[in-house]
Amino acid sequence: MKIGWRLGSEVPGVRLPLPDNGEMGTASISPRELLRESDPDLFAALAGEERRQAEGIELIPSENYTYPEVLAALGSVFTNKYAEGYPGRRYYGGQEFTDAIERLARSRAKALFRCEHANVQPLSGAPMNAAVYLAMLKPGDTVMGMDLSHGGHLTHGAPVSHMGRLFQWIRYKTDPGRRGRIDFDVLRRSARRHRPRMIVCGYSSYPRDYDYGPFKSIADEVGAMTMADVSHIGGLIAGGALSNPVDAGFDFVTTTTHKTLRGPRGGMILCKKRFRKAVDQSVFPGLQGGPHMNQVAATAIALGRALQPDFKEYCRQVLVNARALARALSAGGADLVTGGTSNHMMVVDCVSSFGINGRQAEETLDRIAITCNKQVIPDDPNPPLRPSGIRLGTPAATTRGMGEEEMEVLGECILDGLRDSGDPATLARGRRRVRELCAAHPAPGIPE
Ligand code: DSN
Repeated sequence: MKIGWRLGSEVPGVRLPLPDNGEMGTASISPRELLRESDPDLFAALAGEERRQAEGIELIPSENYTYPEVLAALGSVFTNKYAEGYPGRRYYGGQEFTDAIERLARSRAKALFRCEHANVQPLSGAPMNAAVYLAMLKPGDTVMGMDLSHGGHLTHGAPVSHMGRLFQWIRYKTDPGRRGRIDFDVLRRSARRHRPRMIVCGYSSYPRDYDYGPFKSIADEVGAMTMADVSHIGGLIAGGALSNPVDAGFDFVTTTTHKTLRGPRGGMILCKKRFRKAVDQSVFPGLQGGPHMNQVAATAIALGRALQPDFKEYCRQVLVNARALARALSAGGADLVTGGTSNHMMVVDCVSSFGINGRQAEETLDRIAITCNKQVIPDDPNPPLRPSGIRLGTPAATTRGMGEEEMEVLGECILDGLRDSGDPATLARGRRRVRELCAAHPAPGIPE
């Protein structure tokens, strides 16, 4: 029987069907080499992306280099397996090992975050948050979330998202008079007036840590549930570098697994035991079908790594590096939203600092092999594809082993590039310096 697979020459380790009769043979080449032969176009893109990640500096705060073991698990046979349901209660047979990895992932998540229940099946951040809302709220219910331009996320009630339309969102903002901090008196008054069913705190472009206590106290006063979306800082919380909303008594904590946690793309919902049934049913069968068990396996691996002592050191260094980069940029005249950072990221107002918009800044930094993303700033007068700012963060550069010294060099490269974005010589110098930094700090998990 021909099944359309090609077989490379003999190498131990990989068994593939023979081309002519479909019997199993042993391939002589690694899966990677097989890909090079079988789909050169795809392979060229993969190799290009590997080079880009190795030869440039990643400063998008939500990105990181995951562990080689995570990449192995993502490309493992767990991708072949359907596992609808939960450990011990699945709708398909053959679950001995899938049950084992999901139990491992859940118990590691509970240990790391000190929570009562963990659901590790959400495919990513948006379905993870939707699963909580749909578990606990009815359409039309009132929810409070942070305004997108002030640092909130699309799934915290932005009008363009389905969740934004399904519920009645009250969007709170940061206060420019308090250097971009939240005015909790204003928030309390708003909560008293609108009586939300749930208060969401969480951010994707807010460069400060949250003070969970006031959120919880306001929610308790008005009888609202509390949810913290800590996707950006899940790793930093797990590593003890930032405070944990579970300790503040939050009902739900959601986090993606691929940012500071350095795992695969995915999401987790952590909650109190009394919400377990509602959350689990909301994820499956409410919102999703079969979980991606290769992702669950990879999540278990990343959580296992986050339990190791050196992960704490990594988290501490992410924050030290962010402060160093923010200092270097501020000293060179960059205008940072809130005046600096208390977490892993910073937002630079490029219009007021350099007279260019965020898109121009992003494109300029791309030319010196520094990757960042354009970013709206609070109440940005400019549109999202040409916003006023850029967002920078240190998780990925820290994974490469860079420290404060390298942050200072990066700060200089960024400042030079953005001040002189039209000068080819400046950009060439910046690119050279970035190449040197990369050569001295190889990107983990990327083939030479
Ligand atoms: N897209 C992510 C970020 O970059 O912050 C959040 O989902």
